[in-house]
Amino acid sequence: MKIKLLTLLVLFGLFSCKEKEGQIESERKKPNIIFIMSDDHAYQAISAYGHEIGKIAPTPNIDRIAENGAMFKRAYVTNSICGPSRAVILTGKHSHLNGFRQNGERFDGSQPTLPKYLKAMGYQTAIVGKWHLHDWPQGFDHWNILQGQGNYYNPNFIDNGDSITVEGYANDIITDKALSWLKQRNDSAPFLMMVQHKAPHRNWMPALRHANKFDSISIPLPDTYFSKHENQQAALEQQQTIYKDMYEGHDLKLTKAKGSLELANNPWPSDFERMTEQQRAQWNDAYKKKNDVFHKANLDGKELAIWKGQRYLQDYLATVASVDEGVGRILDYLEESGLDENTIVIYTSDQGFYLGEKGWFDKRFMYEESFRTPLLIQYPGVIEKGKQVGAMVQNLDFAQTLLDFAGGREYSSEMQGESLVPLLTNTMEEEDFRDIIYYHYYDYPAFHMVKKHYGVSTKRYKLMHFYDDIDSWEFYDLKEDPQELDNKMDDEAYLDIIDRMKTRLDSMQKLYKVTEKEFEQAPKEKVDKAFETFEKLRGEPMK
Ligand code: SGN
Ligand code: CA
Repeated sequence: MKIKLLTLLVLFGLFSCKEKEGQIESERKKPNIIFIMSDDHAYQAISAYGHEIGKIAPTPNIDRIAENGAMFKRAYVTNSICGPSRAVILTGKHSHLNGFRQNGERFDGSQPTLPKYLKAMGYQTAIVGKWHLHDWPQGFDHWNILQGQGNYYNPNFIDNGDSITVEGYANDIITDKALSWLKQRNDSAPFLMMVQHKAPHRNWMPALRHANKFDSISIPLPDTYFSKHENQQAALEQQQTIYKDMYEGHDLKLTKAKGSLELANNPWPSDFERMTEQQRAQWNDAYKKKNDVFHKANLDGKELAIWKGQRYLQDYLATVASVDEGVGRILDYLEESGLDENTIVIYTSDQGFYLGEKGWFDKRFMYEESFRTPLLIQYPGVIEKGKQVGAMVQNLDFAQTLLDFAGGREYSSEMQGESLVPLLTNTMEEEDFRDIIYYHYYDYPAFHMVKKHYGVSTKRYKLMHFYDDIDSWEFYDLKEDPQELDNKMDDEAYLDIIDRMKTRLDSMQKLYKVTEKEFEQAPKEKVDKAFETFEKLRGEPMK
């Protein structure tokens, strides 16, 4: 690691400017940290990333973080699913070491975590919003979390132990709670505040003020929308195809027939039933007309599949709008109060998401859209404005990075990531950062039936092995085939590089201490039962 003169200057700059404010030395080095994480927010839907969808549905406030600081173009997760991603972020360790491999497990809260270390360093720590780790948060002075997955309307919160239903829209409530904690905290100590949104998670229910936001826009679907998944067995066997697997009522908000207000297939009615009468009436006003237009059009085949993709994207992007507004309110408060100067603000998601690529919604796969996650970070005076980072970083690195910025690098000795501080402060060349990353997904059988798999990826090549009740390898040359449609596993031209990637995969598994236990197969009865359950939930597709 090359430490350049610039770091010293940056640190000296911080030092001397704070001295003018008369603060004691130990405090002036400690920045506040606001970690904002949404749930399932695809980088394609953040305008700073320059994707076509981001242009149609801009996110001006999230983009402010990229303008004020840095945007990571290649940020990845280690395991593309909610609970596991959160556990990696808290611990700086891969799923097999922090013990939380798949959703529904219980996080062992007694282990060391980022908030515990920061607390030991004198930080006040708080978390509001989605937690989803099935145990009460530890290491936080204040916590006010969504119960389970959380609901968009009138969600239940667990407020330091008490369950309370709060009337309103989840993202707005979470932002209100974050701001009220910020305003009443003890301002003599630095703080870590984690703000974790519900949106844009399934079932994509927009705030009432956004329910018609994208109605008049025909959002383009990716050219891989009708993929055939040739030579990709796991992709063939998933259940997350928009036009096959979405529930017409619950997901697409379709009614049973023209003129009706009754929702079509809606296996979890509580998302709608928990709305107040007034909310439901406004909701019906917003959706009835567009649903009636749909029924009148009497679509089928490809046209119906395209319609479904567009309704999905309209709703998804409308839920993103409220996240963006929430980010704006927090940034405004920081600027108005002057807190912005010594506060690191991070925006990320627990993983990426499919916006119709390969025909899909959801995540889980090691293909780029779900493997990648957005990552933007501002720290005025330390990270230069408008910086773009191309190095391959992971959510595994977040805890170490924040400890490093807070002056607690010694706490990260057991962690498995790398601090991003040298990349962010221009004291390391990107080529000197890691050139390969490891991925491992375990959540099978589960929603969407994506097979267990692991793999490694460099900027150019990706090798994956799908296992459990299949045994299937895939290899992609991302430069030639960025959409990962052409599995080159059996292509002679790639034999050498595949061999080398296999060797690197072995050494990564040794390095990260992956054990035999990580390759266990799920009992067949459990898999059969899951198929049955999902078939029942799916019901008869609407014609
Ligand atoms: C819910 C969703 C699934 C989703 C999982 C995991 N169904 O079960 O589509 O994959 O969460 O998401 S829902 O219709 O009930 O929302 S995660 O973000 O928590 O990992
Ligand atoms: Ca998620």
